[in-house]
Amino acid sequence: MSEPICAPATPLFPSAVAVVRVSGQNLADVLAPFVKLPRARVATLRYLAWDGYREQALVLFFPAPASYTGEDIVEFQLHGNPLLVRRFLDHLGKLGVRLAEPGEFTRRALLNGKQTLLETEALRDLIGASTDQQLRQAQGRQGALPAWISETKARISPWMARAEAAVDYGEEEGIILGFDDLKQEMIRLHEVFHVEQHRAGAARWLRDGIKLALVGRPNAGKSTLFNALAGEDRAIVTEIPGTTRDVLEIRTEWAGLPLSLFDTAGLRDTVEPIERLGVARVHAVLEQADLILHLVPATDREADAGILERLAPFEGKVLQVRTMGDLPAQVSEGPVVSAIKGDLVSLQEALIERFLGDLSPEACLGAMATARQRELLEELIAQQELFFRLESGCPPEVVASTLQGMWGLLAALTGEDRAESALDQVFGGFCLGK
Ligand SMILES: Nc1nc2c(ncn2[C@@H]2O[C@H](COP(=O)(O)OP(=O)(O)OP(=O)(O)O)[C@@H](O)[C@H]2O)c(=O)[nH]1
Ligand SMILES: [Mg+2]
Repeated sequence: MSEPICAPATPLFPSAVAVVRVSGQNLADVLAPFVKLPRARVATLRYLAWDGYREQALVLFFPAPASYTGEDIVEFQLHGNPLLVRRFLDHLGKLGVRLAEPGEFTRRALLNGKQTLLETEALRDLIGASTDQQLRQAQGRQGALPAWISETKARISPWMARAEAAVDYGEEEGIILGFDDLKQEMIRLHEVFHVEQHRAGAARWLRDGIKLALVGRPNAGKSTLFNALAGEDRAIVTEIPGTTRDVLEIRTEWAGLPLSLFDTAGLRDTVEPIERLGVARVHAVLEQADLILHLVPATDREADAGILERLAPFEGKVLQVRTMGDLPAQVSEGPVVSAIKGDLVSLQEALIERFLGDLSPEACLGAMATARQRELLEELIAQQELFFRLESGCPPEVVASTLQGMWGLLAALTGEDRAESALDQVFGGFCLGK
């Protein structure tokens, strides 16, 4: 754990500056043969020499415990040459400073109590964010513990103490649990958990993105809508049916939603070999889509029966959308759009309703968005339900253990329980040097 580690904190590309970080205990001693550490937190120029290389580096020293990891940290700002950085890391290796595993700096920060697991996950999301919304959501999950977690802990801890006292001394000292008051408290918390679960359900889509498949008969306007949503001219559009052959994918942010859009070949029975291959590929897209937009031109009386049959197994995640709303319409139930006119309001409303429900992206800030967090929130609610099955006269042991179960799940959520399996799950997605 306390072995000194190092890693490039910036990508290995030619650039103005490359940053290498070292973390460990007593770095002044470890690095003594190489560099004299400057005063704490004062950027200082040092001339470094090793194995025939010479480099001027800006050196920063953050002594423990006031550092990112809670250990000593030394940061070297070198010229941004990848080869130079490698040679520099090799030399640190000779001084006994090994290369860090991905996420190892952050793992140390966590184990030294510098951050909670929730902040660690938010940090991972911040680094990986590719849309404005994802960036805001990740930022919204940094900093102090979410209020509802601190509040829950504050509310249940006196009850835990009381239940345990009732177990230990109840008989002799006449300590009574006060079950009915506890129940009122639990009802209040139940509300809070449900609000959080609701927010988590929406925040999940903002974090993970939404896979949207555009399917329909040839010439239904799939590629035109694809381009309109993507905000760029990616797919070829012609009036010839069967224009799109392959599956096209693009990631974009539309109406505040992070979308992965899939344009597909128009579905029809065809003998044309390339088009047949294209149609065959649509199935895989249907399987992985979060929502399938079945596009039917507003000018069609009804949707193609063969396509409806093909989409039947995916019921529940199919939304029929009428395209070409600028043309004289036969019917107009469900969302109607005109990609050519840029009129996509009804689709926007339908998507927001489906994925965010009554919540705005802002209302999802700070919500439990990762799969790990959502699962624990579910478990917390299930654990609380155990309490609601208890009756007023039940033994205090049972109440104490139910409350402890809830407490344990909160600790798992914030990472205070230090469960290695959760840490591995979280750090699996980290990059080197963080
Ligand atoms: N008036 C009108 N025409 C549209 C609209 N959307 C698409 N079209 C026209 O419909 C034709 C087919 O459009 P595409 O977007 O290529 O249709 P597609 O579903 O991708 O067709 P395939 O790739 O062949 O399956 C083109 O001539 C488009 O200009 C629309 O909203 N209004
Ligand atoms: Mg097309």
